[in-house]
Amino acid sequence: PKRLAYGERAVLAQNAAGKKLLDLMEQKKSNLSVAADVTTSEELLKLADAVGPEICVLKTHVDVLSDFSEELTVKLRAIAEKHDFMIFEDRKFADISNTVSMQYEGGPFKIVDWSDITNAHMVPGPGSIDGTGEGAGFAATCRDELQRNSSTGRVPSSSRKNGCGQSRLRHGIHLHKSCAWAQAANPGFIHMTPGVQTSAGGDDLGQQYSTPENVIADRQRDIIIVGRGIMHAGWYRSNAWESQKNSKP
Ligand code: UP6
Repeated sequence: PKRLAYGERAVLAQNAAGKKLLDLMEQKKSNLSVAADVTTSEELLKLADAVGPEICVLKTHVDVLSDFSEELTVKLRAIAEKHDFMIFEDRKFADISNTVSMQYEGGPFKIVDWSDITNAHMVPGPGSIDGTGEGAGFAATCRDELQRNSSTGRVPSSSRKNGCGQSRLRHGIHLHKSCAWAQAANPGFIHMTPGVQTSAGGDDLGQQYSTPENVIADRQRDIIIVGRGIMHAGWYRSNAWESQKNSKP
């Protein structure tokens, strides 16, 4: 079947964050997310401003910053508005709903105040995020990621069931490399895939890389996430976008 355009899928999105993201991708013609894995606020703001025009989503890990502050989040939001991208704090929560709510709203980071999207492992089951509110833009991170840190090795099929399947119905945005249900394309769900560089390969710690075309055309995902390979943001953006035309369903 012909691949639906991102904009056509916006009406099928499972929540407000998903709809906003699909509309934004269509309008900006970008299915690139950059993983801003830097350790100071200054680097993060500089990077966000530099890649902002190219991306639909900036993915953050604010708990690796040595100098996190509320001021940073205010500045980051201003850059997000300026360049029109969404902020995805890749927090990968993994606890019961009451605890996840406290971690999401409180603590030093107050993620709810400044991020558009965050995510949770499905290890404790779908209930862990169902209590956090529909507007939250919660994404499900497949439980197999936690078991094997999403890198090498095969996923036991039993781990693909349970939480993932149920929670995706409610939350609609997924960060994963290898969940089986990605192939059963439901146009209301958004699949974001990390581990992307210009050529296949890996790092010294087990990370495995695919190319944008492999992720978007062959594996039918929606958004590539590029971290350490971001030096060539323009190349990744055009390659991922053009790969829609070469879809091999
Ligand atoms: N990430 C993965 N694999 C997963 C889930 N998340 O790599 O299964 C995240 C990492 C990092 C980014 O936490 O922020 O995606 C990948 O960065 P890289 O391109 O520099 O390897």
